[in-house]
Amino acid sequence: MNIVILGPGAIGSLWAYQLHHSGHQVALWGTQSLEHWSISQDNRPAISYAYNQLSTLRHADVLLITVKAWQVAQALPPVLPHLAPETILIFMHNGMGALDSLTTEINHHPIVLATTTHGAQKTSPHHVMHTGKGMTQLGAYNTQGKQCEFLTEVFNHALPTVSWNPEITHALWHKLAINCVINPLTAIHQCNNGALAQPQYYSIIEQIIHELVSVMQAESIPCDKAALTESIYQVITATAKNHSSMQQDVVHQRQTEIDFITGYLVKKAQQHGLSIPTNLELYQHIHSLQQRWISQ
Ligand code: KPL
Repeated sequence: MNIVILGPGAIGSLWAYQLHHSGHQVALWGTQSLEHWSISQDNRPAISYAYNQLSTLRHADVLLITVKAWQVAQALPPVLPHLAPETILIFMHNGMGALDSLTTEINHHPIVLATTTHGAQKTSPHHVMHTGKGMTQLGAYNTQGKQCEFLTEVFNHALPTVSWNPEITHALWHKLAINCVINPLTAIHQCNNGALAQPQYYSIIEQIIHELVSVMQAESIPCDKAALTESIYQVITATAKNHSSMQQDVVHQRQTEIDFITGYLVKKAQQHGLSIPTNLELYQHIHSLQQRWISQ
């Protein structure tokens, strides 16, 4: 297949490398003024990819969008006019709600949403490390997207395991819940994920989850509080030594994904007339941190 990756950050570079090795014609699209970009993964040799070449967009069977949620609305519109209407769009990022402002512009394409638990880290602009084996779930966003289940095999061959989830929104909410707990707390307290298993965090984590469950229930997302709590603590333990993406964004004074993580939860709570004070406070706290370096 002809696959273009929009946003070759850590996860985008990992998929670019793996999909190339699985026999696909992979090209990249990013913000540099270059025609080629090379990527090496772990201790394997570098691959050179076509970069920002319009012909690759015109012939793309799939556009895999791996920019962060807050970058989607800026990064996608310039490439849309160059795509064929049948090009499949796959969105893979933390958080929810990034497509809401774009639906009318993109809805004629088959659209697939993805969530992954693979760990990837860029050690330089041209080198990516696969830091943790995970799994990926795909599912349809619109009616045409429902015809794209065959992608499961394509992606599973490149980087297992990949499964098709007919209720992808449930999986996205589950990942959102994990991010609502781990990301703001680790960013505010500047700690690794594992630190959140300490007793001093029990009560705030319990409150965050309590509020999450109320919003998920209002959204008709099946969720059991005990099971959700257990799976959040499992991620805290499994990624104990890692620093969350938001912790790293705050350290490097970059824009965070808060609007599409806790911000999405706050928006949904408001729509249902629910009060979620703990999450609202975390949302405002991260915003005030961001404000410090934006106003510098
Ligand atoms: O998705 C993550 C992130 O850092 O954004 C978790 C699961 C919290 C792992 O660090």
